[in-house]
Amino acid sequence: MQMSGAQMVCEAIIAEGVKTVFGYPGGAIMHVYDEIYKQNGFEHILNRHEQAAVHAADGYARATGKVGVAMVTSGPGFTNAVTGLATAYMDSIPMVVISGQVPLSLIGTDGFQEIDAVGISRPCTKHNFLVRSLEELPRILKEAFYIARSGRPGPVLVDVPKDITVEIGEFSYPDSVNIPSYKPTYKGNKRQIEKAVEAIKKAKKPLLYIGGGVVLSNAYKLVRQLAETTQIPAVETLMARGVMGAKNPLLLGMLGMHGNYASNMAMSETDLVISLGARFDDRVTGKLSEFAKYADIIHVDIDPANIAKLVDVDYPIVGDITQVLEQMLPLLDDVNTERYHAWREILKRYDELHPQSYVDSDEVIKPQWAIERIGELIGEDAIITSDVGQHQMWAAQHYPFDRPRQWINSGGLGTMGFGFPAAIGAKRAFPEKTVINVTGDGSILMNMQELVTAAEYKTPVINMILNNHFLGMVRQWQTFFYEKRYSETDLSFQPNWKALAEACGGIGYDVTTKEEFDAAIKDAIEQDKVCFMNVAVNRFENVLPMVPAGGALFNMMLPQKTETHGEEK
Ligand SMILES: Cc1ncc(C[n+]2csc(CCOP(=O)(O)OP(=O)(O)O)c2C)c(N)n1
Repeated sequence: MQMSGAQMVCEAIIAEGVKTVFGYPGGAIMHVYDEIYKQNGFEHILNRHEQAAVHAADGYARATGKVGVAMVTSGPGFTNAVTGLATAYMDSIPMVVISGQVPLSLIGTDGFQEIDAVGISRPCTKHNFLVRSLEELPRILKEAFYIARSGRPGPVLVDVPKDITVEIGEFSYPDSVNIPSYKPTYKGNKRQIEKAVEAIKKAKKPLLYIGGGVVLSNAYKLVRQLAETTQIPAVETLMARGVMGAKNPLLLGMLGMHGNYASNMAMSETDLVISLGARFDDRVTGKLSEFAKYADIIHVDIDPANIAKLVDVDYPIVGDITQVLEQMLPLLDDVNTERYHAWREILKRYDELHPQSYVDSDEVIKPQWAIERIGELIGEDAIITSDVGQHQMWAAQHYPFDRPRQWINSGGLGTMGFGFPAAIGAKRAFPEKTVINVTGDGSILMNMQELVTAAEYKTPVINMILNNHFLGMVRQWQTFFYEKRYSETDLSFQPNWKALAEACGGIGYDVTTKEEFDAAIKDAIEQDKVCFMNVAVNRFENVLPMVPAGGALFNMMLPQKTETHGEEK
């Protein structure tokens, strides 16, 4: 069928089954927006900043497992989108970003709003395309979606010059792709899997090290089955929260810089690490030479470049976790679970010795209490997004995550400003679920214009601001490592949050007591409007345990048993 390049873009989005596109128009992409106006195959959400549009597409992708789509214009529209691309890239999130570009004849002339989008995005996309002719547009769009979701997922950029969007040509959307240089491996090598199984059967202190790849591969049921059949204890990374389920007795909790005592000790003492979709990030390993020092390592990952990148690996297995576990599980039927009994007992004692705990208060709201409370009040039904800082770590430590995709946060890049737009994306995908963005007074200001977006599109996200009047996480480091020199982290000057929310069409709550907290949550759910819940929390609370940067995992700063509340210790 004959159509314009702009129409082809819309047709491809519809053909890919995408229901929601996030974006922001401008000169170079106006023809595409004109087609968006005419079609009704998908909804378009006008975010109020391109960074937010990309984060919203990202939140949509993380909540659903489908490819998120965002659309931006050239030049400043594209550069605003870069943080969103980098965020998705670091966490391997499937996404397609379509950017407008100046006409082909102006490329390389410093034309108005020209920027080298392909050059800039090279290190923060899985792949990128500059479309050079209308003929190749349908193929490129098909490949972009395929590359974004296959193998190790990631964001793909399609940069479309303006003249191509008006040109008319024949459209037929390909059914399949053929990219000779790109053939992900899904099935694990049989011999390697057999060797890994032997190692598991011989180990005395094995440990499942579960990473975000398990979520991406939708392999959580198989991972739970693996733990159940073998009775091997498990630790989760920040990105994998929810995989095992909070109540699973085999789950020790999160590991790493803010991991709990039992998890970090388990990793320090294990004799066999079974790594599933984890990437040995420095926030997890601490000092590499001390990391799992006594262990052999089984490393399962779909990305061959990721295997043995940071640690020596004894059993490398390239493949999709779902397929590898399907191959592996039948070989583990006869495993002697009693073999690991003594190991489980040691870990149980560690957990009793230093549980994940904090000292609660009746005088002031503790941030950990606030997180646990939303867990009690809403629990399984909620989707929790977060920004970056102390609140993120408390959410990861204390929320009872029961399933993957319930916890959405920027792990790899650590992007402040991610939480609110990501929550909008998740809420568009699951309007019936309560979506709470756990945020800080610093982070929320980085994309607060999205109040307007959420209000306009009736997307009632609850922004729970754990307000410590500080850039808390940086303040914590200043407390511990810079002799309390609080350089540029004091946020005593604050907006009127309630008024701000109301000015943008939402609701605001000022919360200072536990009673007010419960009442605000209840009201926010009933009112069904976007809101700011400004929760005054203990100012100098620290996130503990903490492994100082570059330290060994077993050298944790642990919580004190008694604390003074509301003042600096
Ligand atoms: C875009 C961006 N800029 C700077 C940082 C560095 N940073 C990490 S945590 C943090 C403080 C966050 O403060 P807030 O949002 O108030 O949360 P809190 O730690 O107090 O819970 C900062 C500035 C970052 N992660 N992202």
